[in-house]
Amino acid sequence: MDDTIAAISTSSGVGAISIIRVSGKDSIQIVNKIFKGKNLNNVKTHTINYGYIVEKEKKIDEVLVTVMKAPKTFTAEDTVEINCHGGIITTKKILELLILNGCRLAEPGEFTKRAYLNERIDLLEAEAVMDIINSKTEKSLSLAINQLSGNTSNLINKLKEKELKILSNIEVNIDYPEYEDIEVLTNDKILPKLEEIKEEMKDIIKNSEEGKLIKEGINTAIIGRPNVGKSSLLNLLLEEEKAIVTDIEGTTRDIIEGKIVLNGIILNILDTAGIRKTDNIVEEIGVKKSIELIDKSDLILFVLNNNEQLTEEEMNIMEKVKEKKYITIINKCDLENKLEIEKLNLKNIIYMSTLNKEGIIELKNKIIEIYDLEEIENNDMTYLNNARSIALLKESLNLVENAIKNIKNAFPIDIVEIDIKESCTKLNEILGENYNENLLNELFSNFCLGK
Ligand SMILES: Nc1nc2c(ncn2[C@@H]2O[C@H](COP(=O)(O)OP(=O)(O)OP(=O)(O)O)[C@@H](O)[C@H]2O)c(=O)[nH]1
Ligand SMILES: [Mg+2]
Repeated sequence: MDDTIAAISTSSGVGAISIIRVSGKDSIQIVNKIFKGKNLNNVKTHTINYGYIVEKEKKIDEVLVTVMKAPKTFTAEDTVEINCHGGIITTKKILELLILNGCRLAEPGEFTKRAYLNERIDLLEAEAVMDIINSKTEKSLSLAINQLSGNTSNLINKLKEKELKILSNIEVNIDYPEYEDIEVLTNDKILPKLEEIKEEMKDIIKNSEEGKLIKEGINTAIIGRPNVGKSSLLNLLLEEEKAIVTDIEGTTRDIIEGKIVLNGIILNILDTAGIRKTDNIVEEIGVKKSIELIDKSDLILFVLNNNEQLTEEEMNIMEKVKEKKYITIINKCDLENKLEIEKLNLKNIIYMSTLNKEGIIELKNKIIEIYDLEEIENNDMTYLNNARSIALLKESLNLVENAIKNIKNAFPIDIVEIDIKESCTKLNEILGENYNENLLNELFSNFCLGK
């Protein structure tokens, strides 16, 4: 971290303004070498300075240069931001000059990584920076901002403090064994505390499902036999003619995607090939994909035709669908009823006619009901929401459960202590303390350049 890094922080392409960001101990001095205006080495911190970027004596661009001295900066290092006119050529030229004068091109996410390594933010907060950039709905943005402001970290910190208290209690007992009945006393004391931690962890893990929902949306697959109206349903939901609809069985071959927002949550909707036995190679591949998608999706919209009797094929699909969250859609209700619905033993039935655009409100309300989306509206948006932290918390919970089991089996206290210590280490990892170097690099490499 001794070197000074630079990158273009605005998106590439033509814009009114581009920002080039420089961070590191030599940043002010390096920018000053190519700046014509005030001497930047002498300006106050957090000031904006007007001037020109020059190559030798030649003016490259008219700029505003923001000088921010450590530690009150994003990276906690001396930082300079150059606001220039937004052309691609000028922006790249300025970056090139910075590199010629001693900067190194930043890696993706390196500014945020420095903020983390300089302990200005923890790992959860660093991940939130990326979530803010990638947010697709207002809800996922609030979730990320909440995480950046440290609320999610507080959840973990509180658990950690509780475990540390127990650990110090154990240490005292181990260090002063002269007291009688010390083992029993300790176990009685720490068991309820561990139980409390366990319940809190379980709650956080349960709520993280909601966090994942807000961040990633609901992957929804429209599944059914050919010609039941799956593509018609997709088009109705998207309010556009995205998928081809014909009365020929096997019209859809590839998966067709669309997105809608429901109560602030994204629904990623996938229309699939109708499932049936077929000799057509292309269609067969489509059918295989549809079946695989049942497993991969969060929610299945299982479409049946009101005008036809149930087929054996549908019975088979039904068994698979029943293992998932699903909604049964009886389509073509404008036609005569031939489907024996009572025999189906399926839940969440919605009657529709996609042709007449009927039943769509009922369907949306059902999804809102199943996912409790009205409720999400009122929650405080403090969730763990990425796979990394959720997995670590689950490991941490396992260790607490193990400690509880060992206490109940009257194991020596120093054995119990090992699990609690280990559980605490996992919590530390969530916050990014003692985090493995390779994993860190992997994590930050998913960031944008210049962030
Ligand atoms: N009467 C009536 N016809 C419908 C309804 N929904 C769809 N159809 C018709 O049913 C036929 C098949 O519709 P699609 O939406 O292409 O069906 P699909 O399930 O996507 O079919 P595949 O792609 O072949 O699997 C078309 O002729 C539609 O116009 C409905 O509610 N009522
Ligand atoms: Mg189709």
